[in-house]
Order: sequence, then C-alpha cells, then structure tokens
Amino acid sequence: MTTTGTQQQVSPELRKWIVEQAQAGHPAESVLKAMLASGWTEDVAIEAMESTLRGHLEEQAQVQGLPPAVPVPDAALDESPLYIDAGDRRVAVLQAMYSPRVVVFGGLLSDEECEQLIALAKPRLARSLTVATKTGGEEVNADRTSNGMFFQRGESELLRRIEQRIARLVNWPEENGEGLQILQYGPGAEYKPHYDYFDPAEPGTPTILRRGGQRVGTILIYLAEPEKGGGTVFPDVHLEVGPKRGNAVFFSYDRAHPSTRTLHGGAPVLAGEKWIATKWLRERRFE
Ligand code: PD2
Ligand code: ZN
Repeated sequence: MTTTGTQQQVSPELRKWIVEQAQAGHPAESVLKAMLASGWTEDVAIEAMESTLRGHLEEQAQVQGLPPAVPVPDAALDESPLYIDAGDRRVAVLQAMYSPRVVVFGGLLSDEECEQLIALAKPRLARSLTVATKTGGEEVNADRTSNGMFFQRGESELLRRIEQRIARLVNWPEENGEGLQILQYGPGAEYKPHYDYFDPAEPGTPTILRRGGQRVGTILIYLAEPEKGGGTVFPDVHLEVGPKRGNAVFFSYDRAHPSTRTLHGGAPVLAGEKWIATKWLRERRFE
C-alpha cells in the first residue's frame, strides 16, 4: 500500500486491500491507522474506505440477486443534534439506530394538531385495507384490524403544514409522500409484522409502482395513547417504540428486501385506544 505523492489516487490494489482487511475482521480504526502510517491524509483515507466498502457491499447484493439500493429520506443527524429545525417547529431526536435506520422523534406534532387530525378523521373511518398484492387493488386483511382513512395530500392548511414539516425533517420532497393515513386501534386491534415496501415478486407490484415508484420510508406519528400495549415493534432488532402522543418513529429501506431488517408491526392494544398517522414516502412524485 503506497501513496502517490500529493494526488493520493485510490488504486484498484488499494481497494482490494481495504476489502481484504474488512473480510479478515480488522476494525475500521486499525485499517485507517495503517493507511495514515503509509502517508494517506485522513479525509482521503476515510473516503476511500467508505466508498470501497459501500461499493463492495452493493456488488455483493447484486450477486445475490437483491434489488439495487436507491436513495432514501433521512434526517440530518451527522452531528448528533438534540433538536432538528423542521421549519415551523423544533423536533427532538430521542433515539437513532443505523441498521435498520430507525429514528424516534419527540414533539413532531402538538397535542392540538393530534386532536384536530383525529376529529377530522373520525367521520371518515372505515375498516383498514391492505394492498392486494396479487392484483394491486385493496382488500380486508385479518392481519390488520384497525379502522382508518386517507387524507388527500395538501387537503387543508393543517395537512399542508404537517407535510411540509415532515419533508423538511427527513429531507424528502413533499410531492413524494402519499396522503396522510389515520388509523384507530381499539382493544385487541393490531397490525401484524410486515414490510412497508411492495414485494417485487408479487404480480400486482408493477401497477402499484406506476404511481411514484417504491416506498422508501415510513413515518408513524402517535396521535392518542392507549393505556397499555400498542407499541410499534421491529422484531429483527428487538426494538419496541412506545406510542407517546405527538412523537413519531421514522424508518427507511433502500431496497425492497428483508435484508433492510425493517420488519415492523403494531402490537395489540391491551387497553384504551391508539390513534396514529402514517406517512409513506415514495421514490418519486406520488400521483
Ligand atoms: O400502528 C402501528 O404501530 C403500525 C405498525 C406497523 C403502523 C404501520 N405499520 C403502518 O401503518 O404501516
Ligand atoms: Zn407498516
């Protein structure tokens, strides 16, 4: 491993060496140390390691027949901020996980906004449907025993305000969002673990994807707290998020594949009533 003067070109040999070090189980810090000792500047070495390993993982994923990774929404958490300026509101960052990408936000909505959404949704509720993956239509599903309704995107000033806030929070265009969905879960109601992306193997998926591509991110906002139960669970990583009013859990998935570990569900409500708002984010403009 040698540097080439001030240019510091990352050669194929160096990339091969970096992959070999990772495969041998050497921690990133010791690989970086070795590169610095050979004369690499720190920022070039870090960028070389990151791009090489990212590229290698992507190649491996393609070899295994996984769908390609796509850009996803995300909050700007690089400098570990306690709060994010979401335009008209300061939102707290309560918890962040990298794999899967899961972020819990505090105070995304005010109590008043939660109440307004519930009041507007109540007269329009019906038994929740799920996508009928065979046809691309919708159907009643025993795995999802909530009542729900969809607002149109931009339907009112309240909806526009919330949509703009979410867009700013996770850096994703407002127009890529599906309309906000409101769900009500009574005692015993649940949403069994599932993925929010559309299964590429299902025959109805190409039709669904015509409206804006894949889903790449989800934000679940808690509007009313049950007395017991009703958390959002991520079984692959043994995580449960408590349904605290005004808070939200965000997660993203860069390919339509279980390797994203974004399996998640709404645990049964044991007492009281849970209300949430779900925002699904697509790759492109959702029509
Ligand atoms: O209500 C929930 O916690 C929940 C869990 C999993 C909602 C959804 N998924 C969803 O709306 O996609
Ligand atoms: Zn879901």
